[in-house]
Amino acid sequence: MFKKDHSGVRSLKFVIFGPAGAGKTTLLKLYSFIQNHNKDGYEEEIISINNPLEETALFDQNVFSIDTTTKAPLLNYRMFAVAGQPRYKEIRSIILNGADGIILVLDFQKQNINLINPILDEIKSFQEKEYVPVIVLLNKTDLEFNQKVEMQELSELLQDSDINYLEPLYPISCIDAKDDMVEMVKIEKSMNFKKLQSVQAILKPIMVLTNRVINQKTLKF
Ligand SMILES: Nc1nc2c(ncn2[C@@H]2O[C@H](COP(=O)(O)OP(=O)(O)OP(=O)(O)O)[C@@H](O)[C@H]2O)c(=O)[nH]1
Ligand SMILES: [Mg+2]
Repeated sequence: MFKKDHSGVRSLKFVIFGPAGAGKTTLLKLYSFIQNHNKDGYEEEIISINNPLEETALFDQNVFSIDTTTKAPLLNYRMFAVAGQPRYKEIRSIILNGADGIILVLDFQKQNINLINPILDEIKSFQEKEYVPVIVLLNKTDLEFNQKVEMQELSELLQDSDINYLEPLYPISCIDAKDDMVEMVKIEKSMNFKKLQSVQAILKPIMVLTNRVINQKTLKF
């Protein structure tokens, strides 16, 4: 069943999940930037509860709609980004409740790989209770990123974890997307962000996940 918001528009809850520092908050801000820029000016504000180190301590949240494919109806996204530090595990499991889809953000850099396994375990135990589709984004590809090697390594890690996730993995760079958008506004005075490849890269997985969730919900009727 779809939940509806106060104005009767159907809404989906998507949770941006992943280890500390992977770029979850940054990604949510970008989605907000794309949305709000369509209205009036630069705005990437989201609701965030941080600790004094400026790491997410509870969650970040925003509600927005992104034009979905022509086939899909207008939807509002209730988007949450969890706190990725190990000590916030309990809070993460609360935020996951009622999720329609999970956007798993990973940082491919070697020193961060050992942070990923506990996060995958959390997703696995959630999926054991209820099946929720997961889409995987590999962030920070502006850094030295060897697509073939890093994707292969992370694919193996994901397969070993036994979580259910949608193939393929999506390489993204939040930093590139933001820079491109800011430059477009400054130079072209345009907000046609969807033209930008870096922005397409961060929107595509939402569309894929949305279609999967809609198909799943429709099949249940
Ligand atoms: N180079 C690079 N850095 C990025 C990118 N995305 C995010 N970062 C940086 O990574 C750091 C952590 O980003 P956050 O968005 O706070 O990470 P998070 O996943 O929300 O972390 P927690 O809230 O602690 O779980 C920040 O310094 C970001 O600027 C990217 O695409 N490329
Ligand atoms: Mg955060």
